[in-house]
Amino acid sequence: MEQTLVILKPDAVRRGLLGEIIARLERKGLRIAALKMARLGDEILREHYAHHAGKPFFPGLLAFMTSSPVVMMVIEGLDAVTVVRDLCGPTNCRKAPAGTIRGDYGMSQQMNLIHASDSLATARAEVARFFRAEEIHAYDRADVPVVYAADERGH
Ligand code: FUP
Repeated sequence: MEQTLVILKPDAVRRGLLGEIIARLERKGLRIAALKMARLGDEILREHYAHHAGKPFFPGLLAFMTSSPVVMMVIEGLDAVTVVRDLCGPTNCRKAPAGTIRGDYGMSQQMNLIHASDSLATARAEVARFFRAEEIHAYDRADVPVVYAADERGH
């Protein structure tokens, strides 16, 4: 099963949307392998958003991401990277389709509630960036036999 990194951003925390967003991930059938709240520092955010360094919105993005604690999760499931990205919707909440997290809850391109890794390679790097191995837990959801067919479970 794939693992992907999710960050519930300061807007999700400060708007009281953590429960609703986490519930969507759980109801989909995804497994929460790790979960914690922390205030991120500039250093880890500069690493996480290195591909945006130098862009006009970068200082504002750092200020936003450090404006309150965030909730970080490792989410696991079959094809979890793509499945979670699709649940989030496109970056700009105003263009995100209804039914997606960003489409249903947001109005901003920057304050877009949730981060999710965009590829398997990125997911591996991001999980390692934000979580120590002992913070990631192995357990089975009780509903696995009715979430996945038998031949899907080993993947
Ligand atoms: P995503 O993969 O959907 O998280 O989007 P990006 O990696 O393109 O952007 C990362 C974050 O930068 C977004 F979540 C919000 C922020 N951003 C802006 O604030 N302004 C922009 O024009 C583009 C991105």
